[in-house]
Amino acid sequence: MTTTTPPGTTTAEGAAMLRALELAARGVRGANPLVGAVLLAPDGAVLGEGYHRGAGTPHAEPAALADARAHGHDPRGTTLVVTLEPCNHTGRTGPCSEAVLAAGGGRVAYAADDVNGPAAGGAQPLEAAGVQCVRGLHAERSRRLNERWTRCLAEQRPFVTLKSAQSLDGRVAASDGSSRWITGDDARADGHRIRALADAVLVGTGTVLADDPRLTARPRSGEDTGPGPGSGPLRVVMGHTPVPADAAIRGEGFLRFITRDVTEVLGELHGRGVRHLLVEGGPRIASAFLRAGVVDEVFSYVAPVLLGDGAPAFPDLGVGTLADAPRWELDDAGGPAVVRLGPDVRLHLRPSSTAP
Ligand code: AOF
Ligand code: ZN
Repeated sequence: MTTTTPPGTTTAEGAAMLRALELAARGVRGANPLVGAVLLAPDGAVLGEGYHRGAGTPHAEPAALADARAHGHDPRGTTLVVTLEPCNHTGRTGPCSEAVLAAGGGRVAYAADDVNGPAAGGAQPLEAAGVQCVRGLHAERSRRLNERWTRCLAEQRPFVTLKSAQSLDGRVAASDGSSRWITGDDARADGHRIRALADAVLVGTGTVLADDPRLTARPRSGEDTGPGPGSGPLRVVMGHTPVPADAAIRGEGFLRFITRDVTEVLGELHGRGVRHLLVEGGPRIASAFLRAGVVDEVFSYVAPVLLGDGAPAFPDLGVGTLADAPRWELDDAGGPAVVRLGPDVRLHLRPSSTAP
């Protein structure tokens, strides 16, 4: 078992690690773990802080180094306190081990090991170059922060975000099927912003037929950031019903899976390099992902409108009794867990850590 404060770490490093964990939790969940970093002078003074803001953005270590430099501090001979072992690979960004070496860092205290094979092992080149590395400081807290991300790695599937927009009584349409729009402009613009963070966006064939969505990431200006690789998330449809030849979702960056098997689709997407999937419904697809236990976070937009007998957001969860009901908890990562958007509310949730 890893001790919370391994021998050889200082009080200043312990305090800095708690701060780094706090910073990490500000990051955006998805393809990458939440990571925070604090740069300390040899006397324990804080020189810079940083955190990882999501896949494609700088890692926590270069962010903390840049912050220190921006404040006129020289990073040579400093101690970097970081919640994850510095990476040792070039992914969407460069290796943090090299960034620390290039900055002339003297010591690194990190919490948890990186369990992502290709990125792991940054401590080795650092130590080989004479940078002292101490591991395990508040490791358990760092691991807990990235529990679901770690599970995705183990299961070799993308991190799954589920987005739902529903009425106060949990419906996604009125009884005649009308559903445009339940939530207001602000909530829908926010939904597009979340879309832009994912590698792929998925809906069922039922949604394609009912709504004919484009699934591109459109900010409120109406400008598309898609379609196609590099310019927006892949657009994915799963289900058996044929997708019409003139469906708006078609085009470059469109993928079709003729199956209802969630695990199969996740495996295929992972094989194509998708590390963060946004599931946008409809209700049957959302329920299938929830039932499979693969939803890692939920953004739920709730509009204060009552729809009565319309279609429920999650119709088929197989919950027979309250004791079996999956519980979720509010999640402040990436911003407040509860946000007002015009007349609506957005809840950000993660599976409860006390779930059965
Ligand atoms: C770090 N610091 O802040 C994070 C790390 O594609 P990339 O370049 O963003 O690399 C992603 C991988 O790097 C990710 O899967 C994880 O192993 C590690 N994340 N590492 O040193 C950070 N976010
Ligand atoms: Zn890194």
